[in-house]
Amino acid sequence: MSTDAMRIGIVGTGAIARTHIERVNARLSGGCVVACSDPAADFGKEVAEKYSLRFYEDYRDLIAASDIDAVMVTSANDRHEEHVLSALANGKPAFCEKPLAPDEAGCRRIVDAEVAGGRQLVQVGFMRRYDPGYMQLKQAVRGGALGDLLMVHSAHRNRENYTLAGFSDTRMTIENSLIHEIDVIRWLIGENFTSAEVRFPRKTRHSAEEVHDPLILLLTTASGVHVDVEAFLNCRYGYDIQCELCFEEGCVALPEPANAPLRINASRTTPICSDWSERFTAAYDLELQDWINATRRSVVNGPSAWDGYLASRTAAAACAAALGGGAERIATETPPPLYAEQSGGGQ
Ligand code: ISE
Repeated sequence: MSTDAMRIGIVGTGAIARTHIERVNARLSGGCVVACSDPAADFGKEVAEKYSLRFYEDYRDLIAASDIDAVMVTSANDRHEEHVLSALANGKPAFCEKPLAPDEAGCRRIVDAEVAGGRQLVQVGFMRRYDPGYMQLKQAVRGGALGDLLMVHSAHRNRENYTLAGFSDTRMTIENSLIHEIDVIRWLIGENFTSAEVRFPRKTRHSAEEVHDPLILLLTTASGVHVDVEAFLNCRYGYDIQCELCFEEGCVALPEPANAPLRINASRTTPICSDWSERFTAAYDLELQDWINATRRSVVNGPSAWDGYLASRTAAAACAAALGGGAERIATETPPPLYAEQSGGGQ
């Protein structure tokens, strides 16, 4: 670690935390994870030992420590709010994995606390904004040569079912997986969503009983853009993310990851990623390097708490639509002045 590296404390030591520790400490520059905390103390201590970190039994002591400059929150979704609020109370910058909080009200409390402090300190882990493929889509939107945007078609396919503590139904699909599409599509098209609706195709036999998989989320914007997002969390064949933007003069689609074609058994195949950590490796690297660089300059450059809040508002409307069966309107809300000038991450 260089002597002036930003000293990071990480709260929550699960799978994503470990990959973040490895990338920050081994591949990125300007920051170093030096301490961790986890409510599962035995497990947290093993992680601390593996990566030579200090372990704190109480996350509040870690966040308040005078030799911790910034905090990464990689705890369970339902603890994010508490951990981010603690960072804000200590005036420390915080990178929080998505979702900022599982519910809209929790995200709003974070926004209110940040606004009350008068300074942006929170970045949300919407890493897709840093994916080189999504950045190409953003360039196409910015370029303007394709005319007005009319439609977006996208798909979010996970190989196999997963369950998260605290979720007993389809909300998990929306709040934990589709939250990525909700954020990245809003960022791409530069418009907020005004309505959400959910359709349920025939259910796959591979889905957990309480989760209706697949589902289709339909979103609209004030200018009339229609967005359809397929969520298929038991697609079986791999981890596959697709996105196509259709304009008046042409369409542009997310490039497939450049996996080497394979010739075997009289066939030519191109491997597909098997999970999100493999698919978005470059995005995670760019995202965390940008967070470190920006935090060292005392600014937030990536997705803000306001972005996290807006994403969870749309997710809440989608969950209500999934339960109620109709379309849910999403009222427009003006961002507090603190977020008016934000650039929003990615390129
Ligand atoms: C997971 O939690 C993620 O954040 C991945 O990016 C997403 O694609 C996956 O569906 C979620 O389970």
